[in-house]
Amino acid sequence: MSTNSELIELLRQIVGAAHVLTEGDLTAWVQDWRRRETGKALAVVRPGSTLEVAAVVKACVAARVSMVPQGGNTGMVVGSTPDASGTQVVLSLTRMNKVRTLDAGNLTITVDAGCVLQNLQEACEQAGFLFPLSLASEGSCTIGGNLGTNAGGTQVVRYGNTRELCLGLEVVNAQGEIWDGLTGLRKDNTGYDLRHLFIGSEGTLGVITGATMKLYPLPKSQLTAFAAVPSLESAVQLLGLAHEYLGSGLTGFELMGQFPLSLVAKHFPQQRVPFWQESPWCVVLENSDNESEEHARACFERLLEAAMEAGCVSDAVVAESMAQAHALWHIRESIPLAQAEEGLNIKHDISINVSRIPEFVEETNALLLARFPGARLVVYGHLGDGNLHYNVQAPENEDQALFLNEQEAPMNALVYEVVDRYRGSISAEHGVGSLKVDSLPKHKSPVALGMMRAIKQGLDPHNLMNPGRVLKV
Ligand code: FAD
Ligand code: 2HG
Ligand code: ZN
Repeated sequence: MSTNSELIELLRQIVGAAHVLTEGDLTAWVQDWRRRETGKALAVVRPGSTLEVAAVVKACVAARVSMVPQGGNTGMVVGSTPDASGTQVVLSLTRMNKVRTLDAGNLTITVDAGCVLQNLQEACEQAGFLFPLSLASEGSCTIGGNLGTNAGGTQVVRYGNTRELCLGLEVVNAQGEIWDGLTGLRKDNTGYDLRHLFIGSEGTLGVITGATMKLYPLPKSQLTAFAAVPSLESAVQLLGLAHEYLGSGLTGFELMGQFPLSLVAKHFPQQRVPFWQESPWCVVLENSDNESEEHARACFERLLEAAMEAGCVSDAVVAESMAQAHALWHIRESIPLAQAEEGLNIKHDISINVSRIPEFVEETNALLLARFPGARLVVYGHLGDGNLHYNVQAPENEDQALFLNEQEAPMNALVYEVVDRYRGSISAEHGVGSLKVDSLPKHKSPVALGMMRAIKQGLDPHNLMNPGRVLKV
């Protein structure tokens, strides 16, 4: 077994000295996006190829040094940064950022895991295809991180989570072996589907180094509407109508409460936020049409007329141009940033069956405000797929750090108890990381946890892949 300095020397030989960082300002790699934790790394290693990743993993395993795979470091649950021990290697994939091949006939693209999501979207668009995964962090997050977390985002109602968009993976396992599972097959029943094990495993089973993803035809027309809805029940009713009138054209359905919209208006005054002053809830809807803009507009108009007649929309605007559509989407996408500007906050990334969301919110609001008077509820999210960001901002003028310190655990317990009663999930799309690792056993069946532990022990017997995340073993 080598000493730390021998390991660092070996890592320098593998990836080149310039790509092993041990000193200077490493904040970008050791602090999470929400600034919840700042860790310490033995080294940040930036391999440039799958072979280099494999050699790095082998060297770390031989030295019994644990590794934290990292992409864009935009994760929400403190899963991609090292702990405070100074003994972990951050394995950053961002140098591996190439598009490998695009197979137009097979409707697939194969890319390096460190490819930034927006670059992947743009490469597809330039080739005349749509890659539909869409998150506000797309300018920095990587496809490896999206797969590692099974990211959701704003198009899940039509295209599913990242998992549904992936056909094949290349992985360096916890022994440093390369598994080439980069097929573009849509059918392959040759035993356990390893791809699905690695997707959503948050770097705890191996390092994703490449992926084959599905492509779709570019829609002929995309229209965006911003609607004021009088209640959550109305929002759910509108979703039903949108499914009925738009069918598979419905590609986005996002909910925003009045308070989160007020935060956007407050912190980004250059953005014009419609309806927020007079409506308790607003919705952004998107219609992607494969016929024509006229057809898209006619469908949208019929939907909005029916919704107004049913009383579930009180007012609405339909974007007249792409610039207007981007501006409307930008309002929704700015909510996490506006929340960060407002100060520290508690996030609950939960999912509930869509039909029960109004009841859930009413019940949880009442319980939470009775116990934590003054707490400011920031409720918004991907209503189309049942995923709410049921977030909480500290009361105004209160010491935010103290609030977080003292109230986060009891508040999580309260919210998650209701989520359990509704048979929901305590992590819909952000994952578990280290923030929810202690909560998970209280909300997942012991049988499921036992099987997860067996998989972890089988694939990573020395517990060197992102230890302490997802599961404590
Ligand atoms: P990182 O943060 O670097 O890593 C995330 C996890 O994946 C870690 O556990 C890490 O170890 C693991 N990992 C990273 N790369 C690899 C790899 N190559 N192999 C194996 N494991 C790996 N998330 C959503 O789901 N939906 C949203 O709508 C959404 N919106 C966001 C908006 C903003 C403004 C921000 C800041 C974040 C948002 N996120 C959202 C969270 C985040 O962007 C996603 O979780 C994203 O998928 C993380 O990608 P990343 O490359 O930044 O991964
Ligand atoms: C979003 O949907 C992201 O905007 C972030 O998932 C959610 O900040 C959050 O809670
Ligand atoms: Zn989200």
